[in-house]
Amino acid sequence: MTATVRAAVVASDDALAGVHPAWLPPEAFRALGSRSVLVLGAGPLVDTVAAEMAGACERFGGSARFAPDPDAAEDGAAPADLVLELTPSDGTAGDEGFFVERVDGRTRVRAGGGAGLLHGFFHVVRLGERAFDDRAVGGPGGAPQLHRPAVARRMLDHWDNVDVHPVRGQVERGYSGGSLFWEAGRRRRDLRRVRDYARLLAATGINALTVNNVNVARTEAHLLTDRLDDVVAIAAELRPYGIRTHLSVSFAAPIVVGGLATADPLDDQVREWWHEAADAVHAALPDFGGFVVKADSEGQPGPFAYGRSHADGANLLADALAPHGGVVHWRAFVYNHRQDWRDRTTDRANAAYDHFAPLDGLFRDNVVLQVKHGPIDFQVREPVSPVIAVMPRTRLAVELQVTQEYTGQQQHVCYLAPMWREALGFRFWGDAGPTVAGVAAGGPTERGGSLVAVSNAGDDPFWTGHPLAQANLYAFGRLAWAPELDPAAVLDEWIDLTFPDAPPDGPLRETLHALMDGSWLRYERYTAPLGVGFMVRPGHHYGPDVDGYEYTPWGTYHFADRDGVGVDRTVATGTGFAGRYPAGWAQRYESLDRCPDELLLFFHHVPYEHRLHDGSTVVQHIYDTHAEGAQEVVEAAELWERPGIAEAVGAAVHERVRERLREQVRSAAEWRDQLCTYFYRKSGVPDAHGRVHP
Ligand code: GCV
Repeated sequence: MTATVRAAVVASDDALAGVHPAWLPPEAFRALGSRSVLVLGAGPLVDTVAAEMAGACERFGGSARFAPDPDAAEDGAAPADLVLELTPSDGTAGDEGFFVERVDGRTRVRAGGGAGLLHGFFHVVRLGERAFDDRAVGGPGGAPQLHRPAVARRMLDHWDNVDVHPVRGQVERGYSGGSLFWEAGRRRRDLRRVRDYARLLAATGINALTVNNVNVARTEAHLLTDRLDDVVAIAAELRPYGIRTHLSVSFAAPIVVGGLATADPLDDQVREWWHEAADAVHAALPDFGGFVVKADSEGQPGPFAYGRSHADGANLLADALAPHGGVVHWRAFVYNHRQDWRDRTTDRANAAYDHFAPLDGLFRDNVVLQVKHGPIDFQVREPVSPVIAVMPRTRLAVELQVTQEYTGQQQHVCYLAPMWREALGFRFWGDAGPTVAGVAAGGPTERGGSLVAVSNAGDDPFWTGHPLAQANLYAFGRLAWAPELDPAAVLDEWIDLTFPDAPPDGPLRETLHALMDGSWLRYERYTAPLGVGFMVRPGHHYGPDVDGYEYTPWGTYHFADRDGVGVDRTVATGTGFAGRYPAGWAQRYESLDRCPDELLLFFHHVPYEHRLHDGSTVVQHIYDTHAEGAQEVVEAAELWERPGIAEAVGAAVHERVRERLREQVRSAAEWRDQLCTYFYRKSGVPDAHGRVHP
């Protein structure tokens, strides 16, 4: 029996017209689409797999058959090369996992649920021809190989505004054009790109998405109530690819949209209001994921206004969602953005720890405390936030930033997977303890949390502005699924999928690795040194301005003076932040000798001629790394002009990357010159190689 494909779930060619297909070009499906495939099972996500296979086989001449179960599959039909099968599960693979094996020259993917089958399908897409190679598929001795995600919820937050905000624009910290969801105060009428986006995300393993900015203004507050239809419409495009919709809400919603006089979390009317709001959302969207909340942070309302704690605030919303299985992602990014820069005892790095550590154990089970991976704000180098280590009785989400707010704003090549890999693999308690990803997964508490990232995608034809920034979005999904993956191997996956027509013996792979593998460290070399952070232009955060934030209330200082630079965060003489880590790391960060060089200025204020572990002085290190970093960018830009690259990536990608590399060369030189001159003028120490303008 050959079933018709039940829903047109696959991205249409029309929707993709003029839009780069990212890591799912039609060619990526050739290996599967040119074979005989059997899809067994029923349910909406099985339909998605079936539709994908039907499309691929139609394009590449294979044959796809579908049946609800093995008994209904056509008797006497030729055995399929690939079987994708929903089978009763013993639970080993969980809801989203799958087994893959080679049996009698055939590839078989088995999953207990539709989401698992979808992930298994994209797994074999990634493998391409290797999906049909006995050596590449299956575990040792041909045993079925189990794949399951490390972390249950792998979520993208969109900082998209419904209205174009006078300062924040349509997408806050967005460098990829407009929003995929919203346009000048309205939901986009044509949501086909949202479906395509969901498909791209599902192929990486992402399974949740927040459709609006955590800074919730008046218009956006209404998405919870009278503009809920807009959210429902977007969710309908995400659902066929297994992505659950979440919503950022204003803590003051009972006032802003509910007309109440208060949003006090202990007020009965307020509680009732949230219950009714959550009931209405779930009635319209039974698979609604939950709320994301930024409270008492950078001007957003929160429980402090009523003398209540963040546990009171988060639990209020959690109780409203609990009957429906929804969760609250409550952000720990809470600090005083009106601090007095003259006061050197107040430290923004301490803020989240000091607010939240005392609340461990007080949150409801459906609260997930969402913590930025570093204690400050997505700088090119930060230590891992100690909040992640101090909340054993709280579900945690670790938040990363795919959008490159502080890492070149998608003008610069900055492949972030190596940074994330390092953060997710960090161990607070020595080799035997869990990694950061392990803590997010549930760690010792067995209470599953999330990995979350701020998306870098928009309505730009390349999705991410800089075409190579697509690799960051891809890599976030893959690392959220399997945090131990090697960033270079993830980049290979992305290259294979994105440029399937590139000649295997051509220069593309090597060139992309040369450009991208080390690009995070290269970016670090020509920007803020040794973990000190910021030094960006205030407001938009692009380009150098060493003192731009130095005398402001934002809490992001470097304290450079004529004698030295860096923030003393030691317990002995500084702000005490180093002491907020578990003992081993606390001692290491506290010690001037043992602190890792790359974080030296995050933890210590040192003289310019302080010697690093390699024997160089701090100021000479700044001169050298800035000269090297900017020169490496020039060389990277030259690599892009190698013969064969334009042909391998296509003219449009080549031209866009070329244009961005030119800007990166200009910007890196600007960073080098401003930083080196600044530190020469402050310190009076000449560059040993005579390169610095006075
Ligand atoms: C959404 C930083 C960014 C803000 C962002 C904030 C946050 O401060 O500059 O644009 O606001 O982080 O994470 O809430």
